[in-house]
Amino acid sequence: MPPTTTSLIRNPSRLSTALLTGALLVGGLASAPAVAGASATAAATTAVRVNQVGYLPDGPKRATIVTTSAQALGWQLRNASGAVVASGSTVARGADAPSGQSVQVADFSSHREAGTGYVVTVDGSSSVPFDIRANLYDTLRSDAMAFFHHQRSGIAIDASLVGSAYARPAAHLDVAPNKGDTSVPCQATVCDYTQDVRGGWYDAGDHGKYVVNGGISTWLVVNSFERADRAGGEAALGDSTLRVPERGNGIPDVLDEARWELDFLMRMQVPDGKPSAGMAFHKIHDVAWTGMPLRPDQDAQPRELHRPSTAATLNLAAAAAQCARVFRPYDSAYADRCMSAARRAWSAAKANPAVYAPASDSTGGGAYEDARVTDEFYWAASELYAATGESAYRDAVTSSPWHTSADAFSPYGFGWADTAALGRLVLATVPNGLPASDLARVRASVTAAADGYLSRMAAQGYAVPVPADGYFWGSNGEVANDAVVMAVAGELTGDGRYRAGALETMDYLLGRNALGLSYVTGYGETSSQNQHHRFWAHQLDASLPHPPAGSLAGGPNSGLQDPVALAKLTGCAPAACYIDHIDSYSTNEVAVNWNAPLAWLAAYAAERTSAGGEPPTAACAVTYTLSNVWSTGFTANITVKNTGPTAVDGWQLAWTHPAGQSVTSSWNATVTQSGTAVSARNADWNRTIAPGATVSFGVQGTHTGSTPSPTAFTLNAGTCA
Ligand code: 9MR
Ligand code: 9MR
Repeated sequence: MPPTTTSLIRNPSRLSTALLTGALLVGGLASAPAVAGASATAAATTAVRVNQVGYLPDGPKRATIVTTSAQALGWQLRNASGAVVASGSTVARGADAPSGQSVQVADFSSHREAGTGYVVTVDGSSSVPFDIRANLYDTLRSDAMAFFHHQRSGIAIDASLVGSAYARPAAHLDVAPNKGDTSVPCQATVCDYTQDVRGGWYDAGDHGKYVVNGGISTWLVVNSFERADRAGGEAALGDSTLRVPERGNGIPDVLDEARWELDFLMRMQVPDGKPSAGMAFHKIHDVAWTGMPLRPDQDAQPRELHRPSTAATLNLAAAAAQCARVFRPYDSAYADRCMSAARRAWSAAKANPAVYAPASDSTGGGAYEDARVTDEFYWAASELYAATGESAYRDAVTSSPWHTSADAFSPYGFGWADTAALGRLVLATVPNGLPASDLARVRASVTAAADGYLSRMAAQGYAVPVPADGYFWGSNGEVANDAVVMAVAGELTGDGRYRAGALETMDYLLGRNALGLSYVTGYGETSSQNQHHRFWAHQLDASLPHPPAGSLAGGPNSGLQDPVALAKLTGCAPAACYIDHIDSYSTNEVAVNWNAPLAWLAAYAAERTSAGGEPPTAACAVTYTLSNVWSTGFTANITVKNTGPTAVDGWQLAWTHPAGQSVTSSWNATVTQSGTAVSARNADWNRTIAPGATVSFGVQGTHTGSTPSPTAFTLNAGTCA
């Protein structure tokens, strides 16, 4: 039976009642003390909320202003020397349910000039200073990915790679006081042998290692490389781009990082000859919850393997099949090993299709419970089909109810328990033998999902892709996962609106949100720094570090599922149910499945190739035709042809009017004149110019006696013929 929308929402924390009635602020701009000018020490939580890191020159640039004013307000964008470089009017949005605030939006996207120290000012209140620059996300690309190296189990984290504050001894290699992970017994009745399950990544702030969450996280890390590879930007994730011990081994560092976890996932597979052979143990963690803080090498709890589950087995099958495909050019022996683990896992899941991890199994580690695994079957089948082309896997794809279900992309995004969307992303992007019409339908489902996120963003004051009742445990991961879908839709269609949507989610994560706070450690004037973590526990022990830069907090969770959240956040509007306190694990933990889409997105946003980031230098031809001239005025039609090999996505055509002409109105483009310099910007509907295609627009203006036609035009950065 096709799954229903409600059956998708099985994560109990997602069912918690959303608190939609946060009090609206009263009396004008709500803010910390208003900050004048471009002071670099501006209080971060001002009424003017921006991406505190900044904006890409060619990306969307919007700020959200908290105010009770019902009237649109004027905004000014000032550069570092305080000069107004752009200005306009906000759009009043009124009450914004998720944040419980009354807000307005300022859009300064058309300002593309790079610089530092920009400030947006509205009605006397100023944003924190921010940059506009193309290399904005270069450091986050590596920091967000470095998170995984920091989380490695079974290897010393070396000061030469991470600095002394983050260095620590190898842990969970059976060196006292550790009691794992090289020979770990099962829970009573689960098995009568021990297994070497060393390595992998710690899941989060705890020292558990979970195959369910490990599979999707590994998949996203490897997928970030695949996406970059398709876009021609893989070099940025290649060998010697990350501070990992495997630097310089000839294999892309992102894949080295993924391999650390893949090796662990394969060690979790039940050996041949044992009951449930080929399945994966659901998880391995401490017998009892450990206290805080606790460096992993100091953990003295015994460790146990928990019963295999179908969901874990299919996570292994999917991640290992992807491994077989992606590692093939670099290490074919490893690719073979992954392929055989994937096939064994698939067969074992088919033989044991309904072994569910229970929600009750949460002593000493998280449950990662999942009693609906048809979606995991679909995801794994899609990967196995993409890896092998074999008809048995194709049939498993096409006969899955998820292949045609309208619910594969849930409004709550994909996640560790909801993996059908991953199957669609694989089929939509990896060449496979599905019939063209079926493939078109799969791809259309990706763009339809992205359209849903875009329209939700457009309806919200803070442009968040999740619904008002979607702020559950790990909502920031959900936001980032939605952005991944939008980015893929952009890749499939070339439609720049999707890239804009994906980039705008970064604005949310980095400060344009209900709390005016960046959820990424070390990025932005005010960022999360006390995430729940047993080693990065500075808040509990000043000798320990804060989480390293690039660590994403779980984010607002209206479920209030920890004592600090309950004590401090009762009554919060959903998007404001967050506290940067180390004990608030339900709003402020870190986790591999949240940093994975952040790293994916950072790599995407940092990319500057013709397929991805900066607009390529345009090749163009322009005809300027005076259609009517009278004693004091004129009209002109302008046609721009893209003579280059790649689509122009978003354009700005510039020329000069040297003889005293002045533009008074325009159609099919937004035209502004400053002195003699004229600039025409695309409308939303004509922003893309395919190779060989043309767009036309027109202007009307005044002149002082004659109106010679301009002869020199530039399109984006390129000079037109
Ligand atoms: O530290 C644990 C965190 O990683 C989990 O996400 C969370 C929910 O399973 O549980 C945390 O551990 C807490 C435990 O559940 C209850 N006692 C306090 C623990 C944190 O100090
Ligand atoms: O991300 C998980 C979230 O969806 C669940 O609601 C929550 C409670 O079961 O557990 C979260 O995962 C935690 C895991 O159980 C233990 N390690 C830390 C994870 C992040 O908080």
